[in-house]
Amino acid sequence: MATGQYFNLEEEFAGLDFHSVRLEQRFVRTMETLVQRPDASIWEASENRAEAKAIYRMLGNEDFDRQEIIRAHREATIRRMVRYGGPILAVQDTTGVNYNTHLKTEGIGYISDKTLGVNVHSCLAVTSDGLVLGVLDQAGYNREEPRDESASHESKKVRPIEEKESFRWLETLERSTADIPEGVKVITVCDREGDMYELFAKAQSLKEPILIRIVQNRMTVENKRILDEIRKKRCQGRVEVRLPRDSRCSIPEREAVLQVRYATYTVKRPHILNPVKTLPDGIDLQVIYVKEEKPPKGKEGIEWFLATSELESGLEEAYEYVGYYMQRWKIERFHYVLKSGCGIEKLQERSIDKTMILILMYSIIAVTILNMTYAARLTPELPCSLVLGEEEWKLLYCVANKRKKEPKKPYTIKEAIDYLGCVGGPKRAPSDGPPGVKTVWIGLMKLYILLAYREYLT
Ligand SMILES: [Mn+2]
Repeated sequence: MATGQYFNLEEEFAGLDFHSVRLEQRFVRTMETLVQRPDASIWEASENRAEAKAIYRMLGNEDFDRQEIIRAHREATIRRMVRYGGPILAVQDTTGVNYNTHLKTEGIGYISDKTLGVNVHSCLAVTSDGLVLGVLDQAGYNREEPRDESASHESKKVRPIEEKESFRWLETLERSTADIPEGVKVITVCDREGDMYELFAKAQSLKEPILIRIVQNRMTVENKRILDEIRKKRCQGRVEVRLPRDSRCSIPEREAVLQVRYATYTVKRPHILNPVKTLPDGIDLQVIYVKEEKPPKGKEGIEWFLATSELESGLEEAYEYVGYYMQRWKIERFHYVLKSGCGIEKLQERSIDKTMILILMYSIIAVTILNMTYAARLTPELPCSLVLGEEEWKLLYCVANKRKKEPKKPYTIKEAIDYLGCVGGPKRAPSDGPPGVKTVWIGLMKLYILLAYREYLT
């Protein structure tokens, strides 16, 4: 079965090594089972009791190693990155996965002061034009004890970063960019949570390009405030972008004109970090400041300060980086598919370690669904046989068009995603635009159910 452009689960895990061929085969078969019913529990998704038991035996096997799954998937992802050729965005972000009723889960901790669960920090490889290629890194973090709100603000701040939760951004930067072949440019992209002097320093020492949204009004070596300074500059150019729907502020999807300003500053090491001898005194940051020209009535609109280590040639490059930052949104879609599509908060494993393995497996499934959805927009003319198996695209055509006669040749990816949209979503008009990721996964699930029972129907 082919799922997702360049995704074929057998090929994807051809390099997997659990020191047991049977275990490796079981893993690939399990992925094929789960991809067909990502929303269902293992019991529901399995074909029969025997398969469900075999999957649970696999999960309990000592050689079934999460690190090996991520290594094999990462290797396949890097192959896709090399094939793509252009800049790759390594987008990091965290999502809190709530297991508040799972008091007895081994290794469970707190994701906020009172909520049980695990924080899942992921790094996705996304092409600069928005195709999701895979998971480069994933790790779980939580606190053994609820957050101690009584500790003073100052005492929290002076701890070296290794003890703070923010260390995960640095670790992920190091792991996600390790051993990338020469010639593949990878830019690490983070939202405001990545605005840490330690992270800038780490990227500098590893010579890894970054693109981080900054919010702290840091001091420059000239004792000026960095955000205040760049706000004073004259507008240097304008760029038009398509902003996704903002459900929090109830603003629909919109075209926006952003004013662009950029400048280079050397920011000083914050006083609080002076005891950390390994950190440089100052770091050069290129800051791109974008501000929405005419925000929707009564709304604040976009105002971003994006710090990068890369800007060399000026305005055109600044526009490019604004476009790269827009792709950060793909990781939000990824979290949405993981929670709403794959239902990872419904997992019932007895330990957090096993839960993290399943979250990783569903993450790879989520990536294949995202990959397929965006491939239809970026490479609409490619044949659908890249994303669907022969049986799948033939049946999909018949169901979507209400016809009995199967097509002989594969149609395009764009048509395939439109057909999945017909099957998966409410009545759609062409003016609705391309189907979203949710319609696609529901369309796929219906298609797989039809395929599973097909031989009994005629
Ligand atoms: Mn975030």
